[in-house]
Amino acid sequence: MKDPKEGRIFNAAAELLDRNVALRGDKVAIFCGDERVTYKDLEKNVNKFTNVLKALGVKPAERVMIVLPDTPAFMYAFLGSIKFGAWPVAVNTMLQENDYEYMLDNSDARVLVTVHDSKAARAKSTQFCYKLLADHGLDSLMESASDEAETYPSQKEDIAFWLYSSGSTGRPKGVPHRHIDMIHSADNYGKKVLGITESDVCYSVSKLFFAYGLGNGLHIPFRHGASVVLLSSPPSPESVMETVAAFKPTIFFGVPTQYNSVLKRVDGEGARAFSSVRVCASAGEALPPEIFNKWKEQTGLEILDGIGSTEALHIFISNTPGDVKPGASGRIVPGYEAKIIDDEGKEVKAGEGGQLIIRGESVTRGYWQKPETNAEKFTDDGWFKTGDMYTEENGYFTYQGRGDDMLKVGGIWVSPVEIENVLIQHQAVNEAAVVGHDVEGLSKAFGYVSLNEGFVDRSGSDELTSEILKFVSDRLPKYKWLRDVYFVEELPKTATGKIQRFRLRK
Ligand code: 3UK
Repeated sequence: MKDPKEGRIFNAAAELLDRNVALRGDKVAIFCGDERVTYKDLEKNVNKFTNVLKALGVKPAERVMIVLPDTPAFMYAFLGSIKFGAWPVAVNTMLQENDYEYMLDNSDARVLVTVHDSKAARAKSTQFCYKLLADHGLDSLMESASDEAETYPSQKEDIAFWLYSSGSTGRPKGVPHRHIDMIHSADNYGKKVLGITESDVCYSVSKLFFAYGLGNGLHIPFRHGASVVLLSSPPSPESVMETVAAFKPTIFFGVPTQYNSVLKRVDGEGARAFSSVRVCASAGEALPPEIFNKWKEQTGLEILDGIGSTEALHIFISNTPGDVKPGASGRIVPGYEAKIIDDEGKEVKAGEGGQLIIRGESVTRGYWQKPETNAEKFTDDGWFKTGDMYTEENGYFTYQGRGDDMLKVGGIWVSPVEIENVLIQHQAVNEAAVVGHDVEGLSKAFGYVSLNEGFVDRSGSDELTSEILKFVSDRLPKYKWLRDVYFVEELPKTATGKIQRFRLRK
């Protein structure tokens, strides 16, 4: 860490809170169920969390892992850690114990903040780690803590927090972000694309632990003095519609799968619940034009598709109100640069396909302790290789698929390798491959298996199909479940024996 006296102090938590407390302290910052948290109360609770860390002897730059539902406690822990100079690590609440154990070790977390009945609470870490349960203990520690705290004198370029991102092979990678990254996203995508003001109320179906949800529900609204609605339970189409009807958000954020499942429930009547909404945004996976059109017919609203990533923190190419091209990801967001390159790294001609690479202030400087991957994915002059295939014409970028075998299902990364590794543990399965197939314009995971001798006569049977599907669903979180499994005599392979998933995609 640099000497704090070298440059101007810049702490993202203070940036997001101080001005709001001064200008609109009594305004509600967070709506969550029956709870209302004003900006003043938000700051007090953030300070209390800061003091809890201090009392535990936590040091700046130590990691505080957060595995919490979308609740005010998430905000207190996240912003409280940043204000203290510690690095919050926001993690998916839907993972398995062994995933948390990996991440606790990989991040060398000093503190874990979760709830008593989570899988994270049961995870064991090899190094010393305090466990704070938001629903059992943390509340009383916070109650007795002082509600005043100093701001850690960080600078713009210092690390402020981490997220994790999954890859096609191996474990998830830590993605450190800096204090300036949140502000950069909020001032560019938030202001220049969404046109957010303090009169907006944001509701994101995507949860805070995703980079998309974090921007939608935390730094974008708070940077601009807006309010946010949190739904602590997993989103069902019904609970999403109830939330919209009850809290009347003006900006609605979802992923394509969620728009699609809401569409299946709404008729003209239900669509009126969205009358408070002025902007709808979508990200995580490409928005099929059919969903865009149906949504517009039903609600009268256009959905702004935009592509973002955990590495970039938020959206860097997007459609904008008044400039929407259905089926395209839109134009470059101010504050970012994009190029499409061929396999040699040369820029392609207009209209030709290639890999999308991007640059911008909110892009991470590299994964935590992954020098080889960093050398592959990041250039010295700040470009990040997204792994996405794109074309560009007249400034509009259109998604053409992934350059690797990774799947986006419901806007969430799914690694085929992880599901394949479960499939091959089934006694009947010899080899397995998992690929994405199009269902209503959206990618869903399907398995292909060849069977071991002695099981071949059960190939294609309904019993074995359901047995294998259940085998997967018993071992993985729901978003990684297979839609179906197909039986083949042999999987397509390269001369060197590598399974060719791309041949199964067709
Ligand atoms: C894919 C898209 C087509 C693409 C994210 C908004 O999704 C987010 O982050 P992740 O790290 O995944 C990044 C990858 O997802 N993708 C995202 N959006 C689109 N593909 N059209 C889209 N509109 O493969 C990308 O590389 O989970 C989204 C904001 C913040 C985010 N982190």
